[in-house]
Amino acid sequence: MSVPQPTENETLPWRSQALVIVPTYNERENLAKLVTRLRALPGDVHVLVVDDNSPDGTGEIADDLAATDAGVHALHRAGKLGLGTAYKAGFAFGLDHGYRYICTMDADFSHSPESVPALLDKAAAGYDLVVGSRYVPGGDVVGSTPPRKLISYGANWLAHTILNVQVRDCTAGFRCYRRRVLESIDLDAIFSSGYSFLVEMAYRCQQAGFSSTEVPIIFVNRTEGSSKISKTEIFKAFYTLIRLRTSALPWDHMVAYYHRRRVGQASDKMRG
Ligand SMILES: Nc1nc2c(ncn2[C@@H]2O[C@H](COP(=O)(O)OP(=O)(O)OP(=O)(O)O)[C@@H](O)[C@H]2O)c(=O)[nH]1
Ligand SMILES: [Mg+2]
Repeated sequence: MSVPQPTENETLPWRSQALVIVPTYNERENLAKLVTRLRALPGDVHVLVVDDNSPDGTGEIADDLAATDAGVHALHRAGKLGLGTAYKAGFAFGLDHGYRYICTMDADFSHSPESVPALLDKAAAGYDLVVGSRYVPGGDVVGSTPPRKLISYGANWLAHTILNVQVRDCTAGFRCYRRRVLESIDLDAIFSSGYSFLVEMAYRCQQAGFSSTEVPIIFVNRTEGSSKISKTEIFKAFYTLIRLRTSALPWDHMVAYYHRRRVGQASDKMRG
């Protein structure tokens, strides 16, 4: 007697319920290839490109892709407003459009599109946050330079020791969030606008009691296009760690006081 095989619908509980947010800034060499590979995955995974008016025309490529495929969407912002706020705009879109599993990944093929189903499987199994991780057994980094490795290790080490974040690779942008995470975390309260958004989100998920797990991935350093991470971003990331650790300090009042003083000094100068 033959055993009934599960249908594809049963094997993919996330079918037609998953969105992958791809923030882009000058990724024209990568975007079309990436979207094609994401759309070739089983389970009708949808894609949202959040482009910050890339000077190289990435936004137009996103529009062309969206025009020919109802599973691809493009969101345009006026200028380079940062990775963290790009994620937030993408989350709002994902929630508004009813997706149950909302993933994020880089456009530069550091994250393999073919690893997305592994993240979705874990989320569908009940994990609230799933991270595609370089730093769990089976994960690895290919082609990175020693300074980049040091920054990544340093940021993770600090996040583990200062904030006690449990996720091993908490600077990874390859993630899947269950809808309820994004519904319940106050995204407007997130302080980071850039790369440190990732550490802050991992921290806030943990603080809110959400479960997390990591799926090993091989992170391949970008071969096309150029890096957008700047020294300022690295500095801001370390500042974010300290700010989160010392959130009891009245940071907002201190910043407001500083601004008031500067405005006061400027008007004194004008009067004087
Ligand atoms: N919308 C938007 N996307 C951004 C911004 N900054 C970076 N990105 C995108 O975010 C993703 C991660 O940026 P990367 O430059 O690859 O950062 P990284 O992986 O740390 O650095 P490299 O791989 O060395 O380039 C890429 O898809 C970028 O195009 C931004 O300000 N706005
Ligand atoms: Mg990259």
